[in-house]
Amino acid sequence: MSETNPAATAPVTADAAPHRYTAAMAAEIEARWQDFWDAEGTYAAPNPKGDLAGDPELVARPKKFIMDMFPYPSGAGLHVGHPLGYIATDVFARFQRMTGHNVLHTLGFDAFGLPAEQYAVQTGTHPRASTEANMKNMVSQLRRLGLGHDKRRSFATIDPEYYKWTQWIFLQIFNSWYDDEAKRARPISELVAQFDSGERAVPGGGTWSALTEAERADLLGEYRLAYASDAPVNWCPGLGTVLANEEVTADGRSERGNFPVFKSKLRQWNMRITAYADRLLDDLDQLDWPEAIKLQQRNWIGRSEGARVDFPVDGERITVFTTRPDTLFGATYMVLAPEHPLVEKFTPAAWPEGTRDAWTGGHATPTEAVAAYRAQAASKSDVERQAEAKDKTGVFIGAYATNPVNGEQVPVFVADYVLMGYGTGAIMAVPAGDQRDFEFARAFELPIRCIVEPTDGRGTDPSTWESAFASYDAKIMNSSNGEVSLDGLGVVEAKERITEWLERTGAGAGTVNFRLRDWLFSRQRYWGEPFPIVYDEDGIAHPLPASMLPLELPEVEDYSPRTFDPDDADTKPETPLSRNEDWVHVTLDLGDGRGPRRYRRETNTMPNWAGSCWYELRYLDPHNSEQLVDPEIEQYWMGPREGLPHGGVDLYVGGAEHAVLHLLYARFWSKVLFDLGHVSSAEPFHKLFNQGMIQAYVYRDGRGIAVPAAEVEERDGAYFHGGEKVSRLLGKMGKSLKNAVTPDEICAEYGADTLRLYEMAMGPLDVSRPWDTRAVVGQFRLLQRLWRNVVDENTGRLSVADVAETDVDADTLRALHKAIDGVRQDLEGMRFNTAIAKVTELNNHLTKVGGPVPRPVAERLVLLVAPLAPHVAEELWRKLGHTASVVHEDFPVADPAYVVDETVTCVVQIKGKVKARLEVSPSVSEEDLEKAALADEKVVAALGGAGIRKVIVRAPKLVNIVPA
Ligand code: ANZ
Repeated sequence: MSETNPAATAPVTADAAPHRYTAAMAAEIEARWQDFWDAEGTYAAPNPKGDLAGDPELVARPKKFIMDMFPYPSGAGLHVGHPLGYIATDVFARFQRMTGHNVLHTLGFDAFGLPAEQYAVQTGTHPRASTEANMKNMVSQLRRLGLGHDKRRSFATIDPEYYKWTQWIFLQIFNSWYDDEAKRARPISELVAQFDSGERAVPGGGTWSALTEAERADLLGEYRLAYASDAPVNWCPGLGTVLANEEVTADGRSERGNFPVFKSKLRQWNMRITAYADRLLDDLDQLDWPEAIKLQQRNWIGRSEGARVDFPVDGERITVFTTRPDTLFGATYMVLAPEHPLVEKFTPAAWPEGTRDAWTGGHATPTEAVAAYRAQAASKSDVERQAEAKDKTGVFIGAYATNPVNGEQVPVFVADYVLMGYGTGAIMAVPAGDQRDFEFARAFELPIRCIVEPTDGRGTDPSTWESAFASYDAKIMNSSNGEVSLDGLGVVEAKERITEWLERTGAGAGTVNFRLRDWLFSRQRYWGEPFPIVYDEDGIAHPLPASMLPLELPEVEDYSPRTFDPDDADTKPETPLSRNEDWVHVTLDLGDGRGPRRYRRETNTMPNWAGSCWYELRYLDPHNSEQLVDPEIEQYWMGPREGLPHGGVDLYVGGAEHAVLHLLYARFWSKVLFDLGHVSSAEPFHKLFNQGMIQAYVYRDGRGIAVPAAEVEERDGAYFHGGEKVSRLLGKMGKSLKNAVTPDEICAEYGADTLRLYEMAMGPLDVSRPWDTRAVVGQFRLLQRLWRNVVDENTGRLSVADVAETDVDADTLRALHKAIDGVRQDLEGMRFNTAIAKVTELNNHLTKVGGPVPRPVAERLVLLVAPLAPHVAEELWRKLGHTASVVHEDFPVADPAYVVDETVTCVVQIKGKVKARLEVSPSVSEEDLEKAALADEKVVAALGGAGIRKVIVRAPKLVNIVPA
């Protein structure tokens, strides 16, 4: 598949031009300019103060902070798909520099993560050693591409100087609570002060000072934004770790490894992201993000408006969450999630009189029935439990609740289609309106009451229905008591009216529920940030003082968490850090007045999302040892400004696969830091752009096994590998599919400028595109022509004509200014492919005109190319006699006089006779042309008020009018 390119690789023969642009020349030019840029610090973006302060003239410019989603330093290195986004941001950043901006563009590494740990488990190599070797390799691969990064600002999340601040942020989150009234996070000390002064009542009565230390810790744990809890978590014995909801697939298995995941009660750290649900949702409106990503975040947060309703049971009550309180009159039974804490309390010893056989599951007592059902439900994932098509299972718990709206006694069931983790873990079941309830009611012989008038002609007798009737455009019926009537109302009004009634009578209240859950923040791994938390002898968690950060990872013998039989739900995690006794058990003086004491360290580590939750901030002030980021510097690069009320990075480019996890977590941390006054930006990323994927053909043999793409030959539209016919399909690029092409190969064959051009020319940036090595040469030829338009290939000397712009022919000036105008707009709009097309057009025009290119044209051509192919542009700029780098030159501006469209003459006929001529744009629309023709004076005169039967328009050249 790889076609060698004679122009690029053939040795220079006697008759070949000695100064032609070849791969060898590109390699020499590129290496030389890369060294120059490094030595000169060409891409250093100055801060207004601090150790990176610099050129006040640059600092005074408008700024642009441009960022890529930073890479994980994988051992496989980069293939040509990886740098697509990096090249795009580099082109954009270079354009911004040339249009008067102080541009911050750099790249670090997201370097904690599982692959290095697994590699360590297999080989015994310390994860740090393999990770650093991988980073070194990637740094050199990336350097070869000529990316204009401010290298002074790069770091890896595994640097103790970096994770010191990740730990510091954890402490800020731990030491704060969310004030629902003020709608922001506040220091926990302010909550303590409220409890202490009595301004806020201590739950359960009593005073703060009367609480024991453990009671205080428990109480504050209910408020802290980072808190430990025994909540049920996703435990994956096969991996030996717990997982976040986001890491569990729709089939309830681990995203990585595809092992079963069980709900298990474990003490784990959580982040109270749910406190921010409203703000995370509302602030999306302000962001310049793809709609699809915003929608995914909205769905993930999942805001539902409805009501809480209390159903009394023996002096207690079951509270349900419903989005349809208007259907309350149709609630004929209730369901508790099997894990619901009230199940035990309400389950009597014996079946009450009149219990139907269908409800008991064949068990002698309710206690037995419930226990058996709970055991069965525990082995299923949430998704399995919720599956639409699944048979509805459940069991009566032997108790009845009172429907508050009509006093009816309704039976209470446990059933696994109700989840503990959503709403209140209990529902009122309305079989007429909810399909799951309908199926359950049919299976358990429960009444179905029609409370919404069907609009589809099925009638109001539910015994004849095949499904529930769900519609927001129907009228409520059968829904009144002495106090309130919903009959005849539409759903929206009925919801309002019943909510009023619920609130008036104290039976319930309007409420908002979110699908979003708190973020499980503990992992049973080695290769992550240690928690800056220690436990005292009573098990109370204490934060380390900031002076003890970074808390560095200890050395351990064995990097793997203990894994178990993947199907054994009863196992418990055992973390690698717990094996280093000397590290775990310590005597510390935490500076809290308690003096030195024995403590036990937290032995979980943070999830690998932690480091990427705030890295944009550290780029700003990477060496600051006193602060996370200096506020003035943060304000300068990220602060709110006109049109960006929340501030944030100006452009963030990365893959759409990070729609929810990373972007939601980073937004959350950003908001906490904002609330606590550490940053002025309440959003991390103002504009988000998702680049497409570079795809590649995958060739498979008869057994379906991928064969090396480079060894496949094409014959008459069929593909062969070693004589055997193989199939071809477009897929991902990667080592496992044996179709990876590395940037190193392409750079060796053509140079980095050609690779950059090719990747940018492949199509619009947000669209996925197939890689085609054979097509790369096209961009190489463009650079060869560009070179030839400026340099004499035989002498290597400049070959431009030193003339004034006024002496340049009009056609060339028009071609030049149109190119300038178009390229400028395209680069600003990140349409790099069309920008390249316009450069190509201008370059071809110059080749066609022949003769030495006029200097004013050549100079601007080089400037146009500079963001896209920076090395060759630097070289030509130097040849043109300039001593400064092209990087900070002004991007050319088009002279509007040359940009206006040429016109064409349009003939207007009436009944086939020419009556008028119009000068119009060649791209005029048929509609506009018709309007212009009918408005023309001569045409109006010729028609003499006659009506029109028909107008035939052939834009841009002809309009024929047929009068009535
Ligand atoms: C009565 C009702 C009648 C409902 C009706 C729906 C239709 P969303 O929109 O996703 O928020 N529900 C509440 N908590 C649940 C839980 N823990 N597990 C399973 N289902 C639960 O869904 C809210 C609706 O889902 C609630 O409104 C409740 O059923 C159900 F015609 O209440 B509804």
